[in-house]
Amino acid sequence: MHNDEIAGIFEQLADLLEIDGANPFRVRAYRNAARLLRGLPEEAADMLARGEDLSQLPSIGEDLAGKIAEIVETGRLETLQALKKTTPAGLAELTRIPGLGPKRVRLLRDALGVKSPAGLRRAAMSGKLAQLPGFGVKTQANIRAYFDSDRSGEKRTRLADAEKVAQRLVAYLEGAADRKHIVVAGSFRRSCETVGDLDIVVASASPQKVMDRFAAFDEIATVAGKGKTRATVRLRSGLQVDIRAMELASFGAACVYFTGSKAHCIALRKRGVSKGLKVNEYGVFRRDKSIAGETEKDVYAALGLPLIPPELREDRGEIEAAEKGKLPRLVALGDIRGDLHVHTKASDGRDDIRAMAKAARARGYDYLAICDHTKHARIAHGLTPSRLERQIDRIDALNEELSGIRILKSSEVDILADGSLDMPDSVLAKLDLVVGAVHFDFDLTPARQTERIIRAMDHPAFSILAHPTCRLIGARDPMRVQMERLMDAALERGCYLEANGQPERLDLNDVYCRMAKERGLKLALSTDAHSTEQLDFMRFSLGQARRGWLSPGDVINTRSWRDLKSLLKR
Ligand code: DGT
Ligand code: CA
Ligand code: CA
Repeated sequence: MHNDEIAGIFEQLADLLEIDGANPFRVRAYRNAARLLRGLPEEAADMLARGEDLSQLPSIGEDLAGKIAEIVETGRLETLQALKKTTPAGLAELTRIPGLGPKRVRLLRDALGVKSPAGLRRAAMSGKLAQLPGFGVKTQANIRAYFDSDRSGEKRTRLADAEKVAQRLVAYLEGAADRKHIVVAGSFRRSCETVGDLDIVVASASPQKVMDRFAAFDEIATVAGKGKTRATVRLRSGLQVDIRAMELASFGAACVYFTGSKAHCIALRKRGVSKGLKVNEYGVFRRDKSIAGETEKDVYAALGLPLIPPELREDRGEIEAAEKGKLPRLVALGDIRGDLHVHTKASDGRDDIRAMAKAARARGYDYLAICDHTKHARIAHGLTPSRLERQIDRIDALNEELSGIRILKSSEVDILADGSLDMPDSVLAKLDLVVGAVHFDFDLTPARQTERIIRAMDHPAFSILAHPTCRLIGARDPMRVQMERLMDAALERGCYLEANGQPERLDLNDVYCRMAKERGLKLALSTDAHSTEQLDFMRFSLGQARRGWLSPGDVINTRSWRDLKSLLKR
């Protein structure tokens, strides 16, 4: 039993309790516990096995510690089982529909008697939905569109959560007899911010053995379908997995097909047709003779194209670019010279400056910017001017002491309601760079929000706008800002926007990364790490940047400190 599975059980319980109208504190306790478990560097099951007391963990009391133990021992939670029996199954299904949290599901039941997706569909079609408080015409239209689309309509899983499952599953499948290659394809491989399900392609001379091993994976809850070369299952965490076993000769073609996107594959097929070729998951065929299929490179070559990186396969112009030899050289981890946004335990991080600096050095970085919160962020233990001044001295001393890494003096300064910065100019002037961020008043009108941020950028010390839309995937909508205006304002003033790699943020996202590139605005790829391990979130920031077609030249932290310093000069 892994932490994310336990977290999934607590989240289900919180959803059902919330629909039921339970005490909000109780609901929040389960959600906090789930969040803690998802971020825990160690398996709770291992800690229990060593006899550790889980109630010592933050946000875990006696009761929750007992429930974790119950889940680890029995694979289930009696409280949840009991609640499931008394809650109509359709209600829980409703929470899987995008845009419908438990609060809204409760309202639907109480106001309209909706108890299932079918009931919701009727309410949307009849127009009753738009009249509910907090729903409106737009939500109704989204829900209608949802029922019109062919996707089975599952709640989507954040990329980082899917990654944990994918890693365990791949490690497990590597034990299958005769397997040659395993690729996690689909939206996961394209680094989409969320995935509907995992699509796994395995090359093997004995597909049956792969299927048999897969079917015995201990995280499987239900098997939706199983054949000789394919299977679909749902895991206990709620995630669905599709698996296909292919012969080696078709492996590349299957990877292309199952990596998608569907739109990209359709465009490839059309291109094939124009050349008298048939393209499918088994290969590229001229009449009935296979001319490619073993590797992805062969498949693209047969279509007269270079290999297109998975992150670009969205039918957003990549095939035309590939044809002209104009695919971008995408930025990669090896290009990154430092991280420009991390926290320490001075504010809400876990580790101290020295530990963060050493961890950055171990990752081959040349520099690392310490950006603790400022005092307005009280719950994050934000720094007062005098605490920041002391931190600046501390960094000077550490820079004398440590070799091989330069610690940059910075701060994640709150952008206040009127656009001023939450730190006096005299202190800002001592920093190497200033990262500005909005942490409250998210719902101003787009024009006012934009002006607030531009006002902050007007400050000559301002360098980088952190997580520009402030969205939390699946939890908080992006703030409404006029993004083109913001980007142009940054360009005019010589400041930059951030692509934040926190798994629930991914902000800017792929579309905005590409928008920045097209306007000539460079971005900072940062992790917003709150612990040494989170420095590895750079891969998620890179995922969105690559989906946004960014090359090393489009990213400021691919530069040496000397060059970065002159880019930061306004
Ligand atoms: P997801 O799971 O919603 O995050 O998105 P994908 O892209 O992983 O989509 P999924 O799992 O439905 O299918 C995986 C890939 O398989 C998809 O990107 C393209 C291919 N595929 C699946 N169904 C079809 C289909 O009906 N037609 C075509 N051309 N390709 C398909
Ligand atoms: Ca998928
Ligand atoms: Ca699928």
